[in-house]
Amino acid sequence: MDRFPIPEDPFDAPMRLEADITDLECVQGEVPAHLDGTYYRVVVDRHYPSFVDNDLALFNSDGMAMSFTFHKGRVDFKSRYVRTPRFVAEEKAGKSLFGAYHNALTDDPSVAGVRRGLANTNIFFHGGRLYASKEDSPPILLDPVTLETLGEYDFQGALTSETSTAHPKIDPRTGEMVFFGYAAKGEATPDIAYYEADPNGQIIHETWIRAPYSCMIHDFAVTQNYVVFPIVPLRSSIEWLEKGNPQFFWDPNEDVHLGVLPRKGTDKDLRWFRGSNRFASHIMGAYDDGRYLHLDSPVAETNYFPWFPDLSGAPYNPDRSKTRLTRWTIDLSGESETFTERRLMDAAGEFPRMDDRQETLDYNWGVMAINDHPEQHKTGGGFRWVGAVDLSSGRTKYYDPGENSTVGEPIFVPGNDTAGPGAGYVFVVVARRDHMHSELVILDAQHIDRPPVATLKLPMRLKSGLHGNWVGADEIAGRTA
Ligand code: V55
Ligand code: FE
Repeated sequence: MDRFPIPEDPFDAPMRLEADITDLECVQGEVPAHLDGTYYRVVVDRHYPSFVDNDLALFNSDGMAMSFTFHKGRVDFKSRYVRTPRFVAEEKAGKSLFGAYHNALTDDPSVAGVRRGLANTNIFFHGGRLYASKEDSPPILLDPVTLETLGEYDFQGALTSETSTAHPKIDPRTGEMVFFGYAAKGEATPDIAYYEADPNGQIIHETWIRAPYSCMIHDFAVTQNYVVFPIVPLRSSIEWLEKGNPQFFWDPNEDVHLGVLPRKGTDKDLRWFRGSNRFASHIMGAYDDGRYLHLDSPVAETNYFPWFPDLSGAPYNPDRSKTRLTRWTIDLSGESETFTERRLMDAAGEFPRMDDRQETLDYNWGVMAINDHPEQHKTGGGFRWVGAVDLSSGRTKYYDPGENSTVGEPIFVPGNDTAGPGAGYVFVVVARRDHMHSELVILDAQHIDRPPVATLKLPMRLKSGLHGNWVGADEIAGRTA
């Protein structure tokens, strides 16, 4: 099968830079002096060039952890590679030893059995530990101050899955971390391991379920009473891999299945709800009122990832693959085995986030990176705006970074400890593509259409990132690892 050509973008060439910069330059506005904490973020950044033709560099590159530390109006920057077992083995050899994304059959024989994880997708803090994670492996712990790698973490032996999601959810009421691993018994297996960890990070609940088919389960939804596993037909199989294909393929004939499990439930409590063929990946938020369970996600009519081929041979469809924020609602009281769908935003975008203090709860404010604006047009691909939506009215405000600029994942940072839901800031890293440098832009979360609160200029470009999170200084001070 022909591979989708992955374009090379000079802005996203590997940086291979482990930097320490004190006092980033504030080129506009003023950094709120009371902000005390760190914005952690991770990007994909290849240490050695791949030996795979047309490799999927965006997913199959080393994790580079970054931190922006705020204290009394001053901001320091740091970046460090995550020293995964894979990174260490390759550094010793001075070259790449691992082959194609998710395909150990293509690795150098010298690394057989070495974990393939890259810790390149998310960086999050729970129970006093800073985790860097990718969904195909257990997480890696980092020192929250120096970003030094502390090592792979298996929850003191309690992680029985081969894998662990990059998108755990932290319940703000209980402090529990709710997470899972898919392909939990190995590549392309339909097994899902579900865990809840107590506020100290100790696993206190585990159950195993099976998906109707094996697929990428990049994210999931957690409410006060339930967890939902979205099974979307970005499928995988061992036979497909053995043919030398990319890990996942799009099946245009397969339904979406939502697996609903009560929190701390077991496989016997699992219920499945079906919907039409759709693409969905990240969850903005989810909540339930006992009867109805709502989950919000940017949903497309078909496959969003051009590099994973369509099983029917159909070419990538840029229109039908646009992801628009959509609410899926499940009625848990009835006999229905389906769910309903309602569009929440006109703009198309991805990287949905909310005020994480509302995780699992009813919420009204969300933010996304936008690539298709309902009224404006820009040339050039990628995310060209940030959109913040009020879900009670559907009204969306936009931040426009200007020409030849793209944005990464916008995150929410609370204004202070007592600020109401959605009151605070949006942090977003902006790529100034004409000038080959990046900026960290701080917006007022309720007024992202107004001039930024502050703009911090980096003296170099930062590669497009995946995910990140704000962690308060008090939490970091309570570190246990
Ligand atoms: C994503 C990113 C990954 C991955 C799987 O949707 C999915 C994003 C950076 O790696 O392995
Ligand atoms: Fe993600």
